[in-house]
Amino acid sequence: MQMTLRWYGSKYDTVTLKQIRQIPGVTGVISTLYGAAPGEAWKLEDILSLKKEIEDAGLQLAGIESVNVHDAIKVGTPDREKYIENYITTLEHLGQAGIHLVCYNFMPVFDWTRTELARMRPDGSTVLAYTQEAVDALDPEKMFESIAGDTNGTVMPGWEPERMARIKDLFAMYHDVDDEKLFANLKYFLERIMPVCDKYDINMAIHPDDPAWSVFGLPRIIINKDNILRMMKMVDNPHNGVTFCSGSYGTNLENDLPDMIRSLKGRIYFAHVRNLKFNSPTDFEESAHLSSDGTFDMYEIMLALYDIGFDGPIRPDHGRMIWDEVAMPGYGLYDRALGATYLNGLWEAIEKQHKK
Ligand code: DNO
Repeated sequence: MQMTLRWYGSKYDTVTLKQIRQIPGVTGVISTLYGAAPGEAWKLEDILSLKKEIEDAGLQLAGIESVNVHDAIKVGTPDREKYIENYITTLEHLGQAGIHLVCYNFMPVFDWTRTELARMRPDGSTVLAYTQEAVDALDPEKMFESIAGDTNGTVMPGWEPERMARIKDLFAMYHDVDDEKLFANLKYFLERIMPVCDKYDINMAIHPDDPAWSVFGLPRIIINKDNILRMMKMVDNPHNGVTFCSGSYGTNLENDLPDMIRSLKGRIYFAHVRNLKFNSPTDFEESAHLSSDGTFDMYEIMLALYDIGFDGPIRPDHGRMIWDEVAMPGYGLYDRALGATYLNGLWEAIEKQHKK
């Protein structure tokens, strides 16, 4: 595996490439063109300049998170063709730039959802948290407003204010989209893009829905083993693959994470590894990566990745806000660096144990 960190680009991130380079064992970053709106075709020159900036800092651009999928494609409106064409152009340009991993999601309206961005833990750190009770009490159109005050002045991907300003229209677009329709639209999209992925050897790695259940009555399909295996089968091409995110699939305690990893052998191209601490099945917070700080056995998760021969990029996922850092919630430097170091430690131990 290759240890990486997500990086939002010099215009948007509080963390620098120089800092990332100094985290032991981190050799790459995962990034995107943050200025690009979903549905736009990316220019080759913009991709090349992002890549160059990263390489000049001594790191590798290990993959893109995300090339966002326009809502017209998810809903299946007639103008989806135009947006699929643009997506194909973007993939062509990524392929020409030598990039072979694309993370994306197929979540309607909201990307990942949290009800608090700065819940205080007993040690004084703050973390992202979710309670179903808070969601149930909230008008979906007010979702963004309810967390906007805690973004530390950053723009969180998937929660861009311009997008949130259109929230009413977005909900209206999805009014007759159910799980089956969403599956069908995902299949259509994948079938259209697989030829270009085959041509340039680009692995598409779908990110799970987070939390892994329906919120505000919207359909959500990438939530458990059955659905993800259904998706792998419905477009049975090795370039149709998965981002295994422990913190997203893990929101549903019925998901057996190591078992899911093993059943996806050969199709996991990217891993997001983090821990959650559950206070009840519908109240969880994003703890430190360490097993003892949360609910998941992180050793078992890393072991399962090792067992399936996972060799793609991995990244510590959201970190706590510690040591007075002010950064995008979940994406500060310090706790993610601790996470990377911890995951590297687990991996080294597993590797040595197996090589004995
Ligand atoms: C949250 C992220 C997600 C992820 C997208 C992928 O922090 O893991 O926003 O990047 O869902 O498209």
